[in-house]
Amino acid sequence: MIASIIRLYDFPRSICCQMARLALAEKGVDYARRTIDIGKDANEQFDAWYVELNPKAVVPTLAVGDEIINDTKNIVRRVDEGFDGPPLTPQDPSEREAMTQWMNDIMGLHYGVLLYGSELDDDRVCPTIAARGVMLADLRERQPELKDLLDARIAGNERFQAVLKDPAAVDEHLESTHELVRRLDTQLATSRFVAGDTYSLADTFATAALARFDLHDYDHWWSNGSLGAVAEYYDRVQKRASWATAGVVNSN
Ligand SMILES: N[C@@H](CCC(=O)N[C@@H](CS)C(=O)NCC(=O)O)C(=O)O
Repeated sequence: MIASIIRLYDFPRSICCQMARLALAEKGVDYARRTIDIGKDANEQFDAWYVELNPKAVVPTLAVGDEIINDTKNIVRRVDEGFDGPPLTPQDPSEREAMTQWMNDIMGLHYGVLLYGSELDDDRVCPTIAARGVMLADLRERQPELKDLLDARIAGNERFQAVLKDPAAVDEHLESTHELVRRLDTQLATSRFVAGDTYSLADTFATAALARFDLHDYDHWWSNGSLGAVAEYYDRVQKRASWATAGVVNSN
């Protein structure tokens, strides 16, 4: 039997792609990578051929032969279920439920606020987000076939700018993020990993998220001695082979 070609369409610094790459690394899957440059000068995610693969025009996308999988949660589950290697889903039903809950909670955070909250001008406008609005409007003119997708993106971009304009909304998102890290600490004080004593898909999410908080200088949440279990865990996941193999980014 000819083995299916496995290809991850991804972008090195994307947090979702880091989650997918961690799952692939932990399972020991051999795969090819195709970079989709989502940077502001390339916007390759909107290229027609890629939108055919991923109708939401986001990374990552996983291809296993002819099967195309979108959305990080689906991708990591497909990787866990479809390949040899250590199981990344706990046997115990309550741990499995906890894993799903942590993945939802970690994915539900507003990562853009962490990145752009410190890049506001005197009117609390983020120039990068404003420029993105112009780029999206321009793309909508040039690619009318993507009208619905781009209308949704433009609306999302405007909602994001409105959040950034509102200091209370920014604080609320930061507090939710900090609260999740405190909850992780409570959990990790009683179990070695996020959903129990074995590494699971929830750890691929937590690792990439902690790296992202670190990248944006929120590591003081746990490096000042207050959240010791998270500090110890973060140190430990960085020593796993998957951290380097997956190219997790925590510094500029
Ligand atoms: N729910 C999607 C979200 C993916 C997502 O937002 N990816 C970001 C990078 S982390 C992206 O492709 N951004 C490009 C853009 O927004 O245009 C998933 O989990 O796959």
